[in-house]
Amino acid sequence: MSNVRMTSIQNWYFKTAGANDWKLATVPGCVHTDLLKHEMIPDPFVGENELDLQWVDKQDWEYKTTISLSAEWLQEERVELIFEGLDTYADVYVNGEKVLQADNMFRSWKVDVKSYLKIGENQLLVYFHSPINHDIDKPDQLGYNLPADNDHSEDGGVGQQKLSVFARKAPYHYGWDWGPRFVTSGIWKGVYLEAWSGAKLTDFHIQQQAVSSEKAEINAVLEIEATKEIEVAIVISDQHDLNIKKACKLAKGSQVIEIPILIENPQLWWSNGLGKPYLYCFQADLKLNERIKHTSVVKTGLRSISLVREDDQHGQSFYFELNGVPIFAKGANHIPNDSFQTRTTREEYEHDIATAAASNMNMLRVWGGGIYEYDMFYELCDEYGILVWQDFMFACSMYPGDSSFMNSVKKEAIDNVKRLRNYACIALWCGNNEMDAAWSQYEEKAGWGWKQRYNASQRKKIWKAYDEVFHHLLPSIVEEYDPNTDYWPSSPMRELSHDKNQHATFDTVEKGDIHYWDVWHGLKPIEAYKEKVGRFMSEYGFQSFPEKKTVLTYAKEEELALESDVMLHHQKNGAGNRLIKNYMEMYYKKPKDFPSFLHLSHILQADAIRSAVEAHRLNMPYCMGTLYWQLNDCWPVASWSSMDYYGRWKALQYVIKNRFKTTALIVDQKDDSLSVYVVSDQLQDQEVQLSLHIYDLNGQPIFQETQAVFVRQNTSTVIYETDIQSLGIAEESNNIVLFAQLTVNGNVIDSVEHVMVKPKDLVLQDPQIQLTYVDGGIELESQSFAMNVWLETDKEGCFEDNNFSLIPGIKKYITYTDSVRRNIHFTKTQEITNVNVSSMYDYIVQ
Ligand code: BMA
Repeated sequence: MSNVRMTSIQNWYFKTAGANDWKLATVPGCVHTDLLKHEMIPDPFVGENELDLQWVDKQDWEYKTTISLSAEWLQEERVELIFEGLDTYADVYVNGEKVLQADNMFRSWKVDVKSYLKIGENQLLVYFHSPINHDIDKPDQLGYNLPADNDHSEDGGVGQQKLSVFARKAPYHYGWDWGPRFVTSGIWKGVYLEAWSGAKLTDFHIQQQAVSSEKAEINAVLEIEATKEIEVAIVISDQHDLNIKKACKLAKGSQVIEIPILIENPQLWWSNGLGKPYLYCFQADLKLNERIKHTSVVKTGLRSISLVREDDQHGQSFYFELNGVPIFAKGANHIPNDSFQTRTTREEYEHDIATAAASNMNMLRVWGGGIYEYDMFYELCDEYGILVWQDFMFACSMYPGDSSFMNSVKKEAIDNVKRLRNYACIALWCGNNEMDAAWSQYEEKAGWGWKQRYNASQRKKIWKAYDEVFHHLLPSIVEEYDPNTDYWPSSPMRELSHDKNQHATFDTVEKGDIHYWDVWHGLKPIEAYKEKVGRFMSEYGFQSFPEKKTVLTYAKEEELALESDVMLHHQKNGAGNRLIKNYMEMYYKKPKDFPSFLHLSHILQADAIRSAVEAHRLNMPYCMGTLYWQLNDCWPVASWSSMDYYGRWKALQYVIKNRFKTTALIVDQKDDSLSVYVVSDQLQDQEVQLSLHIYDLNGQPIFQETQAVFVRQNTSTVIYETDIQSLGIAEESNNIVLFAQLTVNGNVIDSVEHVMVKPKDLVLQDPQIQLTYVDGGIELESQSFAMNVWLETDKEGCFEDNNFSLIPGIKKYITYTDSVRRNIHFTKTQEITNVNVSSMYDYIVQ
């Protein structure tokens, strides 16, 4: 018996169903990107092209290839055709015979096709049904439309028919409040042919039962498929000295074999900032007569992770404990990197995750309106120490509950839990995004006004389907297939109480997780972030435009105006542009032109989210997590992202990097009172020096004080409190800046500049910033206080810091890297020239 043979199926062609002109296709890929490659459609992201391309999802499409097989292949007992992902309604034919009918983008498919194959050329055809035509009658069959607020059905030319809820397909493909509507079809993941005889490993799970620094108790759980009774040996090894051998008698069919492993003094996996994310490489060999027949490898970190929800004096905790340590989760929500997610490269994924790590994050939430991410996403999270809050793919909608839908969801959940459970980064499985709060079953007046649209029996039916999926089906699958990881039914939610205490609102901050949108959607002033701090802030956000260079990829110079059709088209949140403008007027002087307006929107966004992040961190351990909405974009657009579609860091990304430091100084001003906090995520106590200075905006010292401070590990402490009156500076508050610095043995750990009034009330002078190129970096100095200093080059890359302030007399040295992928700590610097520097003074009308 030979080893398992495997070949990736390539050389695909595609065409509109019924036509004859086959064209070369890219697999994995999708119809839209194939059409683009052949210049059969214009760039979907430019101008308003989105609207002209809605015909693509009304067509059926065919993909075909030939597979050439030698006799050896067909001598094997099984020849399996494996699709890792088909998007979405697809019939698969081998030599003209239908072998598979797929209907769920998130599942993988495996069929034994041996009896359909022959030696030599074999025809493989995948017929994709239009997802729109396939589902168009479903609302009528159901008798009503299900809620799906982000489904841009009208843009898609199907009126009010919200079809996204019927297809197990990425919800964001149907449009979102930051995304266009491109309802794709295609072979979106790998396709393989595998041939084997006798026995094969079909799954290898490293189940971590109990992990501590003394020992890791693991269960290696192997699924093996055998074509007959057969005696084999299984050997489990790692890159160290692990070597366990077990002889097994296999029965015909599929079976599970468990092998306990004990590793003494394991090297633990730590999240970014707390230690090394050490990875073990476990290998399982299936041996027959001393020869390796099949091998499976699992690379993972050893750690214990749990969500701790315990009653306390405030309500109930909500935090993650990693290796016995309560951790403050710092991070963001992650959406798919592209409307056509198949074209995102590994380099782009790595830029994403490396950006998170370089920004001192330790957690990302894979949000439920996108995709269960590709394996490379989780591999990178494992490597960079980024924990993952993993939603199942359900968001902001209610879904049907018929048996075929339920069955499909069940299979999808099993596939994805099994695929992802080996990654060390997986911290939590969460049922859905915002559905519990939006429907609000037990509180008539709360929610998004959905349930009021239905009669009593419809309401009952819709909630029954919800209850079945999120309170029974999904938790039971997590319990069965990944019992060591916690499950949370919906984000946000207070607790699963089956009464009105279940639903999270902006006011229920004492329990559960919170999506706080009263700033932005609720139009509250930015200061409200300080008032509404919950136990775990899993969403809150503030929009900005992308930078001018990015805007010019979709708009022409003459379209650069807030209300131009193209700018409005690239703003999917109806009120968005007006909100940016209104908030800007509240806090800043008038921008002097449109490019300044674009950049001021970055500053506004960065200042807003900074307020939120600081309020969340200084309220530790009451609050133990802050994940802002949103890290990235799926196309160039005005959105809540901190990094645009091209991976360009907005000012917010730099502010996050700065404010998520492991030890951070936070100045908190409430009216007249001023408090300075040190927040430490470090696992050791520290003796530090605090120095406080107040300068006027010309750099003249007004006040100075230093003190030694003891900073306890993993907590937030007020280290200085005063009121502005007692400092004798109240009169000049529009002309001064507070500079606080923390040092250990002369090394600066953190420093912050704090102005006491709104930016629009400051009396700024031309700072005349001087920039000098030194030692591979740049040195900056200003003549008067410079706010929101912004560095730019014509190269793509990131500065060590940006959007910072300069106080006259205090020089700043900044390095730059052309790739955070290789350099998250900015240790090596690249030579740069042509750096352009500007600051707030340059953007506003004086
Ligand atoms: C949250 C998210 C998304 C949305 C964002 C901005 O509710 O879950 O659905 O894009 O707000 O509105």
